Amino acid sequence: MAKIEGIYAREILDSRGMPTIECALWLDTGAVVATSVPTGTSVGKYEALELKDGDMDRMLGKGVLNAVNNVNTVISKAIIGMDPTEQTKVDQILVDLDGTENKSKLGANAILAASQAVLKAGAISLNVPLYYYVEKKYQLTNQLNIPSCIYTMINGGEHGADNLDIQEFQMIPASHIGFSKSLDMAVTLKQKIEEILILKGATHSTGIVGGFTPNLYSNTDVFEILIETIKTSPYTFAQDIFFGVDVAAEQLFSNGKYKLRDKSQPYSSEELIEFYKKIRSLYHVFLIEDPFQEDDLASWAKLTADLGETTKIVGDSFLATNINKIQKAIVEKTCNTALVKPNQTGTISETIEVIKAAKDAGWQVIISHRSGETNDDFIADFAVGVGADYTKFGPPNRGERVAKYNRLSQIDFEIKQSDTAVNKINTNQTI
Ligand code: 2PG
Ligand code: MG
Repeated sequence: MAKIEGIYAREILDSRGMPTIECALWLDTGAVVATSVPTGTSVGKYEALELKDGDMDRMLGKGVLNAVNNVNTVISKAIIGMDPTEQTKVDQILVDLDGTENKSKLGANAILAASQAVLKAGAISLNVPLYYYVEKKYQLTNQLNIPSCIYTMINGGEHGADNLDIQEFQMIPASHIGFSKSLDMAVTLKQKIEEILILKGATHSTGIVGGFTPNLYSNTDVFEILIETIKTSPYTFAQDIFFGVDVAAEQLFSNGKYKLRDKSQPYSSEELIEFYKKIRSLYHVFLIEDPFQEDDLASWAKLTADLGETTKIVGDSFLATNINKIQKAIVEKTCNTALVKPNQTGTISETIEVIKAAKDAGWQVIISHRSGETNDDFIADFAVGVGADYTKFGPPNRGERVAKYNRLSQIDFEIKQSDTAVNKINTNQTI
């Protein structure tokens, strides 16, 4: 049985050039793992707290040196000597050390860095790939599969360039399409979208997760452009490929209404429900994430009742990967799909608990990146290991997003080839 010999964190920059935490952990066997935690831009109000220094003389107050110090002192002291496969025990210690509802004492960033490092170390101590370790340890699925991919091709809102209100316009290949074909479609369509945007003179750049940020009059114009793009490709709209949106509506909400440029006056909740019904039927938008702000419960319930049969109503900021929130949402039927981000809660064990609750309720699960990412591909292994239905890792663009797709591709290869290491693992080994 291996033991944790040391853990050391430091401040690094994420894909937006903002501070986050990288953490190395080593075992008495000599094995070393490294991991880093992502950060969000459109952060929901019920998420666990990412501890920032607030020192305005440094990195605009966004430094994470205090959180780093928490890993290197109090966390390190508490977990050195422990068996890295005892994830539940380690996570409980981290939760107890913090002692707050929202991880505001040590910081969810500090806690997750340690929790994630321990998970990676557990896998390495048993000499198995991380995705395999997660699958066997938590048994949330009985088959290793690559989840279907949600590709965010166009960005607006907080991720865009002040041109569109909806944060993400997603292209989603049909679920029966295997991973490599789906990636081929995404790469092809991304190039074609760019050609069409150039042709139309819709000046564009890319947003913070790598999707295009075109200048268009309205949000619904995006669907027209995406449909036009698909027509120039070998694929058939609403057969091979569908649409989804992450509205991140909490960012559009003020004075009881939602502001979208598709209408001159802000939308009431009822009007917004009608808008969603319209895009559902006109543009085959079968996934709607964060359609309302977190506390607009009646609207969440109404939309789920009206469209939930055929549409994924996804809770991101709404559920905040929080067990109490998801249990309540299951009972109240306020959505039907869980978007899961480990850093919204802070430990791997709590994240697993949320995924389990979602699956037990018959919901689908999307494992998601954050807008501020690093090159760590941890989340790809995690998504496969927990048997997620979908991943949301952005478009196949920019190093930190592509790292996740390249890892999925490697896992896809490993699980399909009978002569790769993962298929030669002694299955009697206890995990
Ligand atoms: C989201 C995410 C990721 P952020 O809203 O789903 O795309 O954005 O990390 O900024 O919360
Ligand atoms: Mg979201």
